[in-house]
Amino acid sequence: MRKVRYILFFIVYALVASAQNPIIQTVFTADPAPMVHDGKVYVYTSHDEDETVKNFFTMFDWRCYSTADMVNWTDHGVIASLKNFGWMDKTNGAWAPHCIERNGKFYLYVPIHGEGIAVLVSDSPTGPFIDPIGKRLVDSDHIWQDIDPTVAIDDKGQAWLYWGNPKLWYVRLNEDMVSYDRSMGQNGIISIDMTAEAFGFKEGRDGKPGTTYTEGPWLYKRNNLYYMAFAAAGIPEYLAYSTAPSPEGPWTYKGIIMERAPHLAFTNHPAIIDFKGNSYLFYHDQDLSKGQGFKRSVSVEQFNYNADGTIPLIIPTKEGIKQSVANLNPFKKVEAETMAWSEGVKTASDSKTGVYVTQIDNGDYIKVRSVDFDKGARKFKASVASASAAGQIEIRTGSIDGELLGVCEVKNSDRMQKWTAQSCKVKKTRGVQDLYFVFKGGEGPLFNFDWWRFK
Ligand code: FUB
Repeated sequence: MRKVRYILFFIVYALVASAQNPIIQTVFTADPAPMVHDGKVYVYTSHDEDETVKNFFTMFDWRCYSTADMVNWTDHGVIASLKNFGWMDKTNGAWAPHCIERNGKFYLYVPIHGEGIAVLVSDSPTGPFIDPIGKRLVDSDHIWQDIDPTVAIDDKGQAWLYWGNPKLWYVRLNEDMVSYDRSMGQNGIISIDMTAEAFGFKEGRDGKPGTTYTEGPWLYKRNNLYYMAFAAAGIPEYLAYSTAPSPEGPWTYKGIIMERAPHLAFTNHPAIIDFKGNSYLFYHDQDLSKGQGFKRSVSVEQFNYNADGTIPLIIPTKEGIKQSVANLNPFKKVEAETMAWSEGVKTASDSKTGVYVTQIDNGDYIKVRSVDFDKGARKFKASVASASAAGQIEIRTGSIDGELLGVCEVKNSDRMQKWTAQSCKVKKTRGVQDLYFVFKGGEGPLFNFDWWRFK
């Protein structure tokens, strides 16, 4: 019996130790929208609050995370919220976003549940974003169905904005990306024919023939073919897709991308990108909240297209991305909120420091994958702040109880926002390693942690 318990403990330990999904553990994230820009992937997410109100989606703002290696994600915090829109007074309903770059500007398309689709613009992928038009973007008579925008720019420079639940509509965005051509369809809005050939057959709630398309469209082009991935046959939803020879269709249903599974939520939401030669499917699950459908988390899987361009059935895993596509340089300043995995900690931000790691308690840890120590490091430096008896950062490789490279003492600096640089010597380590910061100290929050580097 004892032996069985030991084996079970090691299986669970090994699974947690190799877990990479969900990709964010500090907060609940949903509705991923990745954007490849300048050697990085930026993932824009909606954000399920820790406290669900009235047993419904409780969502006030949008967040952004970036990575250069697909395994370590840097938290850029809240990049926009419902407060960005002075023309409406909704305090809940910050649903699935989409961001795209054009001519050096970043356009964030967001649905405000019950208010329709709006747009924000910024000079940087991580904001600050401002409202350029002071009103909703999509001027429709079905604003409650106007959710989940997805935007793609074709080779001729035409930008297409698709959206909708349980129907699909699109507009041709003008070059300014904040208005659209109103000469076609209904005041510019074109309604897609929802046929079984286009989106798969499903009987409607009224018993009439319908389609599997539900929501969460994701439009992109690959090898002269347009793909529309979507959440299907809700609820619970699975992920499916259709393809078309042009961004305007005609769409042909191609099948399921990800089946329903017990640890997936009653909603799902696909996004597909290619990055550094690999293909990735982003989606969300309810693993972190242990089954609460209004507290979801973004996950990602790598996959290979079939030779004919079709998408294989993708299995959601706890392991996620096995191989990083780049190593992390520890000799440059690394934001402490860059993590492959963490337990216990949270992030916060202020206008002076930006995002930092907080709520660090005894035993919490951060894992950073694929850190390239090259010929070795001798010294570790961290920017930290503490108003308590503080504690230590144990610097380890391989696992939370792996080889101890050094211990950085964090001293009281009077205030949790008074940052000091603290250093320690480390045992020389070489090559590419997974790095662990294991936090030690007494009771209660120990310190805040802003950045680190090795010398
Ligand atoms: O997150 C709120 C809504 O749930 C999204 O808009 C849908 O796609 C579904 O994920």
